[in-house]
Amino acid sequence: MKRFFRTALMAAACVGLLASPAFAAYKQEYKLSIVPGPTSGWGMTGTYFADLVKERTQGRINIKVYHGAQLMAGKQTSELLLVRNGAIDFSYASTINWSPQIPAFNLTALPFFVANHNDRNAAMDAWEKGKAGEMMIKTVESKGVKFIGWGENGFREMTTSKGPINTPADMKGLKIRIVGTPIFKDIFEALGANPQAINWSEAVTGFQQGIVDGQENPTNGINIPMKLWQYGHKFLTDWHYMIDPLLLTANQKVWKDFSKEDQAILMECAKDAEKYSKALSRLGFDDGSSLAYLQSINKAPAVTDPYGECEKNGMTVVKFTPEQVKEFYAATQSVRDKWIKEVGADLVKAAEADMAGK
Ligand code: X2X
Repeated sequence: MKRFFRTALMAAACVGLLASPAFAAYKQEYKLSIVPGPTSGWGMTGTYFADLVKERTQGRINIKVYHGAQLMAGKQTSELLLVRNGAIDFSYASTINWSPQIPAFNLTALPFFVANHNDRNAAMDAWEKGKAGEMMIKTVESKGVKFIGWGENGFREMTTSKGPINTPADMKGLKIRIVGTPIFKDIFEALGANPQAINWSEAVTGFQQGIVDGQENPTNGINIPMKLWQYGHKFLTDWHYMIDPLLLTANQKVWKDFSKEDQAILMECAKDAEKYSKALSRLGFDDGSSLAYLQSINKAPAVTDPYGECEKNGMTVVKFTPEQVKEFYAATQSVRDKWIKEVGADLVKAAEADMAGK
């Protein structure tokens, strides 16, 4: 009889445990989507975040990173819809890929809008931490996904097989791979280039086959890990024409099902991942603080001198002077005039105010 009671008690305890709200709704594995591959700065940040979460939740939250746009069959501009409907649990997303559904996200794609400041990294941080950042977070949350934190793919620079590019006239006729989101087409057409919209998942094969003369992506984040020089891209043009911030987001239901304690841990991990991501993106383009930070967490990457690495691999590097940025800024005025309306004049004004004096 005693044994019967003991067994019944144990069974009841097990049922109780399974039904406990903190665990009942947790999945065995959460899917985190990333558009580029695991060696990109963006991909490395996804892995870093997932590792921190596993460690700090003692394995309660197990995130598997799916690189290479696998979860959206390569179609990068459909990612938001998949996070919203739950096919994707977490995403480190680029504003670029979500801008077809969220026009406000074209803010940082306004050509030379952030770069036209003395310290472009400080300008970037200022709007993100300021009123414009708050407005962007509200907008993305109104689309039915939870915002967890920022990250950074980086300022997007050109790699081309033809060049060098010094003035807007040098862009004439260049066939450039772009992401399939409308503002890019307008920017490159305004500069007289010939933009070709190709998903990243197919772009690299395209580079191999030489179907374009160039492309634009962040140097630390993509251009170096992807060794763009392998495809005959002999020129790197550092023009910083736009910046690509990343947003770490989760499906709303997935987020709500986490305990308050685990939500707080996820937010903390996101803060650390943001520091890591920005340091990877800015390494070699700042006063040395990014390298110092990466060393302090034992995560300094193999390449710490990006310009040196590109030159070592045969590239000619053109670093824009503030005057060159101003010339290109003027050449793309019509694009900003058109797109400020799409982004929303209030948001643009807020960002300008946040960045003033930087
Ligand atoms: O497609 C690109 O160029 C990439 C990888 O940078 C983005 O997803 C925006």
